[in-house]
Amino acid sequence: MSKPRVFSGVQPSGALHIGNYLGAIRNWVRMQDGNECFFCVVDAHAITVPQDPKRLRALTREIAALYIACGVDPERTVIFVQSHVPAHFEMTWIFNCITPLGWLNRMTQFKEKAGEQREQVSAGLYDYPVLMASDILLYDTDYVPVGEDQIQHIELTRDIAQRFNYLFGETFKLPQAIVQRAGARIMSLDNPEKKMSKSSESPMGTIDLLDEPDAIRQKIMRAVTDSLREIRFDESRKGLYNLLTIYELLSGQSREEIESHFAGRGYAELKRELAELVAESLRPIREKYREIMKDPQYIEDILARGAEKANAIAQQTLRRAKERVGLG
Ligand code: ATP
Ligand code: LTN
Repeated sequence: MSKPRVFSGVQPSGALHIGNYLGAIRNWVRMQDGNECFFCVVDAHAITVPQDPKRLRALTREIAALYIACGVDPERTVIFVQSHVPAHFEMTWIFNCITPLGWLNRMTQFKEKAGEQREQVSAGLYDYPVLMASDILLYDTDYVPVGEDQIQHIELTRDIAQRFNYLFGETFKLPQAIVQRAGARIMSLDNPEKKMSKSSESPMGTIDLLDEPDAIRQKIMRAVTDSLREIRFDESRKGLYNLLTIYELLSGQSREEIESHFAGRGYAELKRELAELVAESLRPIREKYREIMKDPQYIEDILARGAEKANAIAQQTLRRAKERVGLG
């Protein structure tokens, strides 16, 4: 019996932050047991908005190194760069031709990202979910571990697979999203109404995985909370809830334990303890990352091996799809 397949990816659109880690990558690491995993750096998704070419190429390697520093094991798991596997682009064109515009018009991430600029943003940004469907479907993926914001895209992926199967005969497997409830949506520290995001302009809102302890302390001490006193998990108190969630996920303690630990104590103490916890939790990741980056060839080799394995599978699926459609 072959193991279930898992596929996920992150855009090299900025430094990875603890939202990416707690919402996504930490779950990837766990899923390596018992599954065959593919973790991709989705550089073609990143260029749906303008990127500096040099920075993009460097960030692509940085993110791959961070996957490994976080515990993704290149011996067991395929780590690769999306643009190294041309089948993703070809597959996207075919899916474009069976995806109704009405489906794309419903995508909330596009609406959020395009905002007022609807007439100026690229066609690529609009088509982003179709490229994502190609990523997933090319590998006959069973499970897609993601943060909450991506559920709609996975649903669209299933719709595209089903439509293709209906039009051309059974070809694609329907994938399932895996969303860990806790950590699925870590909020920005300086604006708890918004999710923590790589591409946000304000550095005070995000804790990057490579932030030094001093930066971590500074950002957490200044995090926006409310003027109430009692420290407890209350979703309506967004800033506090976010800090407590991060604490919960990194400490492994239960909510009751955390609430009783902080009973009668103030926000400053919570923030101080949280800052130490975050700094300590990220230390091994930072150290391993530095170690890896001492030898740039190491990452190049892993990505080359990953591309080879990914290409072999993706090519086969693409060939199957082209045949069904009558291309070639
Ligand atoms: P960008 O700002 O460029 O959109 P991002 O920070 O939202 O980037 P992505 O590359 O879009 O990150 O997402 C990578 C993974 O991390 C996805 O699975 C996504 O759901 C998850 N993720 C992103 N932000 C958060 C967050 N704040 N909390 C939890 N998970 C998150
Ligand atoms: N859109 C995703 C990144 C992504 C992805 C994927 C995630 C691109 N392709 C395939 C899972 C599976 C995001 O997290 N913003």
